[in-house]
Amino acid sequence: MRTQVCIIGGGPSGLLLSQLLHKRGIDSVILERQTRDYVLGRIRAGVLEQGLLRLMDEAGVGGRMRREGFEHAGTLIAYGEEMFRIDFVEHTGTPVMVYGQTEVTRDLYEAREAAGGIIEFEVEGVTIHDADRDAPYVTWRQGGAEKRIDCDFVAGCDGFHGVSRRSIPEDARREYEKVYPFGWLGILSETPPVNHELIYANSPRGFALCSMRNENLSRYYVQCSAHDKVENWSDDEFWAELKRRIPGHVAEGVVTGPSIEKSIAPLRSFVTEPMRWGRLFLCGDAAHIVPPTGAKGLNTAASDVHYLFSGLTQFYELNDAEGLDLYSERALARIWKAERFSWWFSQLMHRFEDQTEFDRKMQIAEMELLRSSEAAQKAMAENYVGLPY
Ligand code: RFL
Ligand code: PHB
Repeated sequence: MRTQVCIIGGGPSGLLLSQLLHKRGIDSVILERQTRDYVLGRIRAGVLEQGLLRLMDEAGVGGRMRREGFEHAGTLIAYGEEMFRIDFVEHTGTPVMVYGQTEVTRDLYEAREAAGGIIEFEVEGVTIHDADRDAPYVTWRQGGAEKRIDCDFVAGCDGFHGVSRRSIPEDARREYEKVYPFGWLGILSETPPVNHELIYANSPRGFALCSMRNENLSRYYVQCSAHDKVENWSDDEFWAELKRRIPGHVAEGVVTGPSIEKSIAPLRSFVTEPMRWGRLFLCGDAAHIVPPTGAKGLNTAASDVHYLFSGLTQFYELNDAEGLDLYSERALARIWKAERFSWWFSQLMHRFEDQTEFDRKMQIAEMELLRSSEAAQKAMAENYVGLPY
């Protein structure tokens, strides 16, 4: 088998890149370790920036998102019984879109299938060969058979635990990491959301987030111990804890119901540099992770896809490698700013076990600044809706 771009990972990054390339007549093949249903069963991001919306439109898959997604013009920040709103549209002229990653991924799968795109599922033992030479190839096992594909480029879109980043020799990359001493316990429930905009809450018992997917599908999170287990939390215990962490008048309005999904996500900040090694390009979670507080994970994956897609089209259409040569630098410049924002917002909103009285006072002062300063709100809004690319 031969293709122009071999894409490892059929998550949102890999699918979006493949569909964008297809629109420009560039051929790709996706190798995905899991089944389609498994990928679609992962409940993840919910907030999309304008940059991702534009890419979805350009890929020809923005229709359902534009019809069924919800524009949010602002967000609420609660601390203790206090609550204030940051208006994104007033400060930046731009809203965000609430439309689940599951739906983004479903729309992309359907478009790839309709266009006859090749996605190999349940691949095992993916190995990248000769990425530092002119003729790379990728091998894998599938249904007991050994397979091989030759290509011009490899796009490593295989997430944090994928094989692509580890294929770059250790002495050719540098990793930066911060692991937070807690996780997020999240539930999805078929109940109306407590509010029409998201509520991020800092309470003495820890962080909580009230989010949603649609009018009858709510997504809630509470900060939990990094060692906690989903089995330790009944639905009733979850709802009771959520209500203790949000202002009383909001808690009164929470409609509870059985959870249809419950999971714990660890919190991590991580970046690997550079994001390119020869003909291998890392994209999305394969290269960087943010804590979910800033809702930036999927959105940073999208900006990587944008830079890589424009580098590949420049290469194939103009025979010019400049965009590919600048890929890592351009992508990382935006990534580090999203890392900073996600780290800052996480520091502001969570309870840290080792927090001193002084640290707590700093957190309160920072929160007061954000509540009262137009400039601070504008900076938050600019970052939340997404820096330009
Ligand atoms: P993914 O989604 O992890 O997809 C990678 C794919 O690669 C496959 N794979 C392999 N395939 C072949 N061979 C191998 N060796 C492979 N190893 C792995 C995997 O099966 C998978 O299908 O990475 P991608 O495409 O870069 O997308 C990144 C996003 O999924 C991620 O950044 C976001 O979900 C993060 N995130 C959020 N991002 C936002 O922008 N807004 C949000 O509101 C938001 N909320 C969240 C989040 C992530 C969360 N969790 C669970 C970590 C909320 C949560 C709770
Ligand atoms: C979500 O709805 O899953 C969500 C929303 C905002 C975040 C993180 C997750 O910051």
